[in-house]
Amino acid sequence: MMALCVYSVWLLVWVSVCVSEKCEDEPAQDCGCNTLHRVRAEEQGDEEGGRDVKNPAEKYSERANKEVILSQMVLLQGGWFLMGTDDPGIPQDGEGPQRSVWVDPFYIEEHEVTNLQFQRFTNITHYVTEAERFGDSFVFEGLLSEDVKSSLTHAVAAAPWWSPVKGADWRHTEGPGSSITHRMDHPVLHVSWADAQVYCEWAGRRLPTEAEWEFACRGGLQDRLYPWGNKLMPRGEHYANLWQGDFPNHNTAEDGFSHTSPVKKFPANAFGLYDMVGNVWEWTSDWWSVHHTREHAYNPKGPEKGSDRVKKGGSYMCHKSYCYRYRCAARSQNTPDSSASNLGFRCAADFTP
Ligand SMILES: *[C@@H]1O[C@H](CO)[C@@H](O)[C@H](O)[C@H]1NC(C)=O
Ligand SMILES: [Ca+2]
Ligand SMILES: [Ca+2]
Repeated sequence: MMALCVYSVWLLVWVSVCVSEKCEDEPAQDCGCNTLHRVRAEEQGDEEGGRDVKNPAEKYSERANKEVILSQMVLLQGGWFLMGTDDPGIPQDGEGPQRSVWVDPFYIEEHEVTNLQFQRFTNITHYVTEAERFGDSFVFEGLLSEDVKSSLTHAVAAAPWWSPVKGADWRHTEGPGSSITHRMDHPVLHVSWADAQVYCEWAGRRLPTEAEWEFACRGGLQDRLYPWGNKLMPRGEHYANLWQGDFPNHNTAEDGFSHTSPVKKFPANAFGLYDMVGNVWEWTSDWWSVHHTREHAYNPKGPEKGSDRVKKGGSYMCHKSYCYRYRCAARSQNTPDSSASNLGFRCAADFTP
């Protein structure tokens, strides 16, 4: 059961992009969406220009007396559930084995964090995202203007449809000249794991663990592919913002959106949560590992350390042929400083009775 938590309720919309991966027909092949590592210059001492994100809670605690527009959260009861799958769509991602996992009750935001919400946050805190500090972010080439395209220097070898674009950030989602003013209710894009972390802390929240995220995705159903069941399109309806057509060349946008969609455009799952799959990938707090056992686990938080963080849910760029990752058990990863035009987040919070 769930109860709605009383938080400021705002209607928000989102935009985001998905990273797709070649998986299904060629199971050995990877999509490349997990290889979007930022080429880091030797910028170790570069603290002054950017923000000190080491102690975000302290630094951004001045939200008192400022009107914030946080998402409504849903209280989930937690309990035992089956995490992962024994019938993995993409075995090399560590989707299996299926195992019994316990999660304590927790809150989770009902939709992905929107541009409007993130703008409010930056207006109040003057937070500068990693993409802004590094000066670039990954954008799906199909979304770039000819101008921006002609200025590109290189693409990602494993996924040529991704380009690091100078000047791409959450306000300029397709690089210089693009804007989000017409999509304030779409999910925020080009936020790194660290950025997402700072936002959630500022909001008095935190990122969900992978287990919490997957529990939330499943909506109380057991051993199903999607948040609503096993059929991708019940009664012929689209239940998520995904890619229809021929990836990466032609998106028919049969679901109404070739890019991100406003949040809450597709039906909620039984927990009242929107866009758990599709629209944008969502960061979780766990480090990435593909090794899991069948052992029961209580409130698992992932490995102690790692180099990549887990993201869940797939995005508007996911098509079965390349990125069959719009399933609750599916998972992928990026380095914590990565950002892209199909990657966002939502926050969670502890339940303290
Ligand atoms: C952020 O600040 C800008 C400039 O003052 C303003 O136009 C915008 O409405 C603010 N956004 C939010 C969500 O408060
Ligand atoms: Ca779509
Ligand atoms: Ca999503």
